[in-house]
Amino acid sequence: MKHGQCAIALGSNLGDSYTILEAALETLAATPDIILQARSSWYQTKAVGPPQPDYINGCALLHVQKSPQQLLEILLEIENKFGRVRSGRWGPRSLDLDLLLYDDLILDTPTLTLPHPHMSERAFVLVPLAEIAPDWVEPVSGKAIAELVQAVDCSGVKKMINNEF
Ligand code: PH2
Ligand code: MG
Ligand code: MG
Repeated sequence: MKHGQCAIALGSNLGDSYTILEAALETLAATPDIILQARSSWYQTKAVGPPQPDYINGCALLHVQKSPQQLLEILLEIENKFGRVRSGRWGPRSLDLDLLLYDDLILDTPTLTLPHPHMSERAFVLVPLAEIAPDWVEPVSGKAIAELVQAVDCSGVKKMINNEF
């Protein structure tokens, strides 16, 4: 069976974000053929894009016995389970689960692009990811996450201390 090492990004800025994100990780960890290997701290982050409330963001590493497409479908199911209502591109959301990296795969299909096309420019992705996978080389740039995070402005990304939003 196909298997691989994956990195995902989690985000929420609608509803009880902290509880939703924790429950999403629990759901993933309880999914057959998915092992939750590592999780980052949560970060309070300034929204990128249209004006909207701050996000809570974090990242996780998974070992999966699923194809990238199968994993994507599971992530979408979990988003729906937690009441994701799509309010337009880059709008507020109760749960966003993005597949960032799957091994060193480079893929461009109508439903899935790997690595995630915006990951290298987003501090809200790179800061938590650098916590758990600093040496993972993003295959398009050929640069490690620890190197990519140094190239972005991290001023809008604050580690959460008491899990308050
Ligand atoms: N997600 C977006 C758009 N803007 N900003 C922050 N800080 N965090 C996000 O997760 C985020 C965003 C679209 O997915
Ligand atoms: Mg996203
Ligand atoms: Mg998404």
